[in-house]
This record gives sequence, structure tokens and C-alpha cells, in this order.
Amino acid sequence: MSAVESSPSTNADTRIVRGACPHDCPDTCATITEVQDGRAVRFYAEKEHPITQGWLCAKVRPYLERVYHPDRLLYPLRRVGAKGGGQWERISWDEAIEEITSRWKAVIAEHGAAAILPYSYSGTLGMLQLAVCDHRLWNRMGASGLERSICGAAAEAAVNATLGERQAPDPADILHSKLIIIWGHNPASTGPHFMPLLREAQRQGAYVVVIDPRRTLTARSADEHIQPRPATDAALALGLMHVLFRDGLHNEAWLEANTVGWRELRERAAQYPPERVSEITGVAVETIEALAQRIGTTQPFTLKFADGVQRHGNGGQTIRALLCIPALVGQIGVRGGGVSYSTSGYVRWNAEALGHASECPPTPRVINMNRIGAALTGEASDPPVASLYVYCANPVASAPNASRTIRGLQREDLFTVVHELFMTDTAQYADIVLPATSQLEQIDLHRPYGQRNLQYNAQAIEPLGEAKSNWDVMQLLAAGMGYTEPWLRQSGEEVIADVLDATRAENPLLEGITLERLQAEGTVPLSFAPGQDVPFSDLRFPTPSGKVELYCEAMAAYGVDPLPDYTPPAEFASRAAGQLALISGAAHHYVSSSLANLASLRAKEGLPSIELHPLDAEPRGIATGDEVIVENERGSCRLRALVTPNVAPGVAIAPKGNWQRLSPDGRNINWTTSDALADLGGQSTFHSNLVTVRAAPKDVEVSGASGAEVPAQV
Ligand SMILES: Nc1nc2c(c(=O)[nH]1)N[C@H]1C(S)=C(S)[C@@H](COP(=O)(O)OP(=O)(O)OC[C@H]3O[C@@H](n4cnc5c(=O)[nH]c(N)nc54)[C@H](O)[C@@H]3O)O[C@H]1N2
Ligand SMILES: Nc1nc2c(c(=O)[nH]1)N[C@H]1C(S)=C(S)[C@@H](COP(=O)(O)OP(=O)(O)OC[C@H]3O[C@@H](n4cnc5c(=O)[nH]c(N)nc54)[C@H](O)[C@@H]3O)O[C@H]1N2
Ligand code: SF4
Ligand SMILES: [Mo]
Repeated sequence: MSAVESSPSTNADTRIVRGACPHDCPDTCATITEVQDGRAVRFYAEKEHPITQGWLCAKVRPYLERVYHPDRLLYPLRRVGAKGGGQWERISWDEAIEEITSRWKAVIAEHGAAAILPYSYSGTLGMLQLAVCDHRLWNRMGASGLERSICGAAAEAAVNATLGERQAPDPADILHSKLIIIWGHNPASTGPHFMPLLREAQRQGAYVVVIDPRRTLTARSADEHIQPRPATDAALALGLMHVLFRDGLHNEAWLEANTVGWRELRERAAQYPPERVSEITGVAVETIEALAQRIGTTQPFTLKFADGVQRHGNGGQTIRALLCIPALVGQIGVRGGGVSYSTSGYVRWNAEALGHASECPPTPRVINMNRIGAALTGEASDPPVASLYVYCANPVASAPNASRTIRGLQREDLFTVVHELFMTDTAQYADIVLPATSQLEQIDLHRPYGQRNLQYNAQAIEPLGEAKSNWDVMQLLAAGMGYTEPWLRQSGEEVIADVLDATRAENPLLEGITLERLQAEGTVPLSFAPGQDVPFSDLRFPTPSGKVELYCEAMAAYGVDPLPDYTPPAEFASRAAGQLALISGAAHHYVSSSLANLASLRAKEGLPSIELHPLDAEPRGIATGDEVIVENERGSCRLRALVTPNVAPGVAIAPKGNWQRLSPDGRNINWTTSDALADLGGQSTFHSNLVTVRAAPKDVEVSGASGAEVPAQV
């Protein structure tokens, strides 16, 4: 079937357009938009798609509410009045491009292009609108680079170092597993199309363990839920390995043939007897012993994790420790076994085709996105950041240590441009705001990170108002700067074809996959040769040694122990009495801060909330529905309490993603989170966050900015 075709049934004038959900989610669903008279009238899931299976998650189902939202930005705006003051005048695109590029030319003349910083992340995951836009214009300009490490950088570095590449099984292979450990990951909210497969695996006899300080939706349907103290997972992993080695449950022949450093790892694990691990983690000795026995005797065994568990100061070493467990029992390269983290290693877009870096000046410096507030307030000084260009990101809401980010954006001498669909917390601080298209108004090609099908997104409707796609704006900016390279003037389709062709030439998994085929079929699976689809089934690992690097020499270069170990995050080293460890993971109804302005989803999610265990709430005089102040030395915010045994004592949970502008006190949880970096990959450390929580004074009346009175419990 073609990507754009007439509807067989409903209405002769209805066009059916195939697309991709652009959000940061491992599922990358295949979508269908029905268009009548140029207007999208229905939006739903592709039935035939192997992952999507005919349903979209609760957050993306009401997508047309987002596309046609009355708050969509439709015209370029220029700030009038004070920064952040909310006063704007409409300007034309010509004026906007002229003002931006003349300011940039002046910045370059004074400081060099390193003073211009592009900031983007996960508004869309498309190859054209994100990956290409992250490179071409900025390379040509010689702008500062951005270290994109807010999400999973430590895990990515740990997996690459240990296994050589991010490969993961087809999600349906979970049906071959007999033991499934889901470690610090909540797919019921964050990658929901895995859940029917998990339930089917369970029905077929698989034993499912969830390891998470919170009793998540995922944990509730597991056979066993283990609640370690936050950031102690490396100790738990080493404790499990201690028992496996002690009781001879490890696969010595496999270790000998396929790994580096298993004897050294055995010595390290010897330092973690269950009694010690129990003290560190709060997990009972019997639980550790029993889980180790199960791991040693139940196969195939899959370890599945995502990024929440590594957003700690010790996130890199935590993932290194986790990865050793399946290797210890020889469960890598087996169907139904192995590590299920990310499929992004299978196809890496050809870097030269993406960015044409060889024709450009070298990137003068790289700024870590987690340090955006610090960079804007002095950490980047030679040259200072004089202009910031934000697209596909909402750092005021989503980056750590929000008050520092805001202080940076308030700088009078900073020229900020934000390209957005909505007047977000970040756009509010811009000097120029540019209107962006939604996924229905643009084309793109999507490469999933949780499954193994490419997905083409055809354009369903014309851009609303004067909205433009990222790539269209990049071309206008390039022309305004006087850049004449042909690769800054290609159509979107030409760009996609070029990058795809260059990538296919070096990657057999793209054999036979062309732009034309993607446009015709919408979904195209990667071309795994028969029998080659289980990750690492040939037991060849693209590491320096060709083996699984339990001991990893490359770690030393990062100043990290080549063997996995447990070190508490610096944030936890001096924990004051009464402080709670606050985890701010995914909200069920939003994707980061995207979608968190939709009334229907806010009504479902409820007021910005914090979950507290009764043992922590009662002594503080806090009951469900009470307003509380969550605070530390970085800042504070007000949230509604939800008192529940679902969270471990000493731990608090406050979902990410709430907009500050739409929150009762104009702040969100990132006023408290730390912008310190983790041990590996320049990773964010959102969850290594100690806070005090107290009841807000009753006399302060805070109007419910959201639909529901009491926070939802999911
Ligand atoms: N609904 C929804 N879906 C999303 C997103 C969203 O915002 N909302 N965000 C998307 C993005 S950007 C990402 S990166 C992925 C993230 O996907 P996940 O990693 O699944 O999501 P998180 O909620 O960040 O973290 C998962 C779990 O880690 C647990 N956790 C935190 N610290 C620890 C710890 O120290 N030890 C253990 N064992 N567990 C811990 C948390 O309690 C949480 O339940 O989800 C994507 N999907
Ligand atoms: N406290 C806490 N904070 C966190 C996390 C956490 O666990 N805890 N998780 C972190 C993680 S994992 C991530 S990935 C980051 C995500 O942080 P960000 O990447 O900043 O993601 P969002 O906050 O969703 O903002 C994306 C913005 O892009 C816009 N957008 C969408 N499509 C387009 C487009 O085509 N063009 C343009 N120009 N704009 C578009 C959307 O409207 C939205 O406002 O958040 C991080 N923040
Ligand atoms: S957010 Fe994830 S589950 Fe929801 S529609 Fe998009 S890809 Fe599918
Ligand atoms: Mo993320």
C-alpha cells in the first residue's frame, strides 16, 4: 500500500496518510491520519504494524488536539518589553531571518562562531528534522557543539564499552524467555507496546522480576518486585554475582571463551556478600540469594532496562555491573536471552552525509546540555555563549537545576531564538520565537531505538499558519548567512535519500531499503539475514578485544574503574536526617514536557504530584491531596502529595514533564534537580536528588491549574 492513498471505505474525499509517532519512545508507532479537505479529521494506529498492533498509547491518541490546539504558534514573534515578560509583536519570516542572521554575523565578528550554541533534543526523533538539523548548518557555521547527554549517555557508553554496540532483540523474542528481569525501567508507561508481549511471555511460564524503588504499573503485574534503595543497583548486581560465583552457577566455559576479566570480576564480586549488599540496598538477604539461584537455573534469561536507572551519579558503573549478569550465565547471543536496552547500534546514519563535516571548520568546543544553566552563567567564558538557538527541546522545563537555566536565559546580552509549536517555558524567555510544524505537517524518516523497523512519515496536511519545519528554517538561516553549499539547499526528500543511500552503502541491514520503498510501504523492517537476527549470536563483539569486556581497559580513560563497582553518588554522601531521595521519572500521560499542555492529558495525569510513603508522610503531617513544599539548596517547588505504599520509605516520586507556566507556583521539579554529571558519558543525574518535603502553610491558597483535584495514581 502506498503511504498516501485514498481511503477504501469511509468517504471518497478522504486521504489516508501513513506516518510515524515522532516522540521519544522506543515503540516508534506507525500512525494513520485521515485527511478531508486539507484537514486531519482522524488519527489512529496502523493495524498491520508488528509493534503498534493497531493501538496508540493514551498520550498520543488525542494527537489532533495538539495539532489544532488554539495555542499553536502560527507566526514569528519578536519580544517587546522585558525578557520573559510575555509581550510579543508579530513579525514576518523575512524580518525574523534578517534579524537572527544579522545578530549572528555580529556575534561571529566579535567572538567567533563558538559563541553561538544550538540546543536541541527529543521533540522529534526524525532523521531529517533532528539528526540532519543538528549538524549541517552548525557545522558550516563552526558553532559550538552540544553534548547530548541528558537522557541515556552513561548507559550508552557502558553498553558500547561492554558489548561493543547497542543491539537488542526483536521485542517479540521475549516470548522465548523463561526469566525476565526488568531493572529500573517502566515500560507500562514508557514503551507500552512491550506489555502485551510481556504478559504473553508470563502466560507461557516466564517469571518476571521488576527491580525499582517504586511499585510502578510494570511492577504491579510482575511475579516479583524488588525495591532497592535508589542508586544502589550496582551493589545488588555484584551481590547476585557473588552468589552465582560462590555456588558455581556461573558458566565458566562461556566466560572463558567469550569474555575479558571474569576472574577479576569474581574477585570484585567476592567483596559483595549478600549481608553487605543487604545493608547497602535494603533488599533482604533471602531475596538476593533466591534471585541469584533463579538466574543461575532459569534460561533463557533476558535483562531489560532503559535509562531511568542510570540517571544517577554512578549510572555508568551501575549499567556496567548489570551487563555482567547475563554474561556470567552465558545468556548473550541466545534467543530469548541477552540484554534488551536499545537497537540504535544497528543503523548509524552515515555521519558525513548527515553533516558534511569534512567540508566544514572543526567544531570549536562542545558544551554539555546538562550544564546549560552553568554554561549561560559563566562556565562557558571563552567565548561566552552570546546566542542560543533552541529547537525540539524545552530546557527550562526539562533540564536540571531550572533556576540556573532561567538566570542564564534572563541575561540581557544573550540573544535567544526558540523554534517551537507552543509558547513553552523556554520560548517565554526568547528574543525571537519561530513557529514549528507538527509531525502531520512535515516529512521524516524514523529509526526506532526499541524495535527494528524503519518508519516513513509522509506529510498529511499543509503547515498551519506560517509554521515551518526545522529543515525549512535551517535552509532559510543558511541562506541568510550567505552559505551557498548545495547540501544546505536540498529538499527534505533529497536529504533523506542522500543519507539513506550513503548509510546503505556501508550497512547490509539497509539492503533494498530506498526512499521510494519507504514512501510506498511506510514500514520497512531491517534486512536481517536468516538466522542472524539474535544480537551477538555469532559471539563476535565489536569491542577492542572482540569479547564481552567485563574488565574494560577503556574505562580507565574516563577515570572509571575498569571493573564494575558500587560507589554512592556524591549527592548521597552527606544525607541529612529527614531528607528523601527524590526520583522524577516519566509521567504516564506526557513525553517529557511534550504533550503536557493538552487539557485532556492534564486532566488524566492530575495536578503535579509527589508520592510519599505513609512512614514519611505521617510524621510530617501530610495526607493525600495536601500541598507540600519540596526543597533543597538548589530550589523548591510546590506539589500535591499522594501518600502511597507504592514507593519505598525514604524515597519520593515526582514525575517529570510538568510545565512551570501551568503549575500552581510557576515551577516544576527541576527546580530541585542537580546539574552535576555522572561517572560516564557526561550523563545527567536527575534522580540523585535529596530533598526535604513539608506541608505548605495552609493559608496560601493555590488554585488548581490542572483539571483533577487529586493526582492520578499510575
Ligand atoms: N509516558 C512516558 N513515556 C516516556 C517518557 C515520558 O516522559 N513519559 N519519556 C521517554 C524518554 S525521554 C525516556 S529516556 C524513556 C525512559 O524510560 P524509563 O527508563 O522506563 O523511564 P523512567 O521513568 O525515567 O525510569 C524508569 C524507572 O527507573 C526507576 N529508577 C530510578 N532510579 C532508580 C534506581 O536507582 N534503581 C532502580 N532499580 N530503579 C530506579 C524509576 O522509579 C522508574 O520507575 O521513556 C520514554 N517514554
Ligand atoms: N526531572 C527530570 N527531568 C528530566 C528527565 C527526568 O527523568 N527527570 N528526563 C530527561 C530526559 S530522559 C529527556 S530525553 C529530556 C527531554 O527534554 P527535551 O528534549 O527538552 O524534551 P521536551 O521537554 O519534551 O521538549 C521538546 C520540545 O520540542 C518541541 N517540538 C516537537 N517537535 C518539534 C519539531 O519538529 N520542531 C521543533 N522546533 N520543536 C519541536 C515540543 O513542542 C517540545 O516543547 O528531559 C529530561 N528531563
Ligand atoms: S509515544 Fe510511544 S507508544 Fe505512544 S504512540 Fe508514540 S511511539 Fe507509540
Ligand atoms: Mo530521554
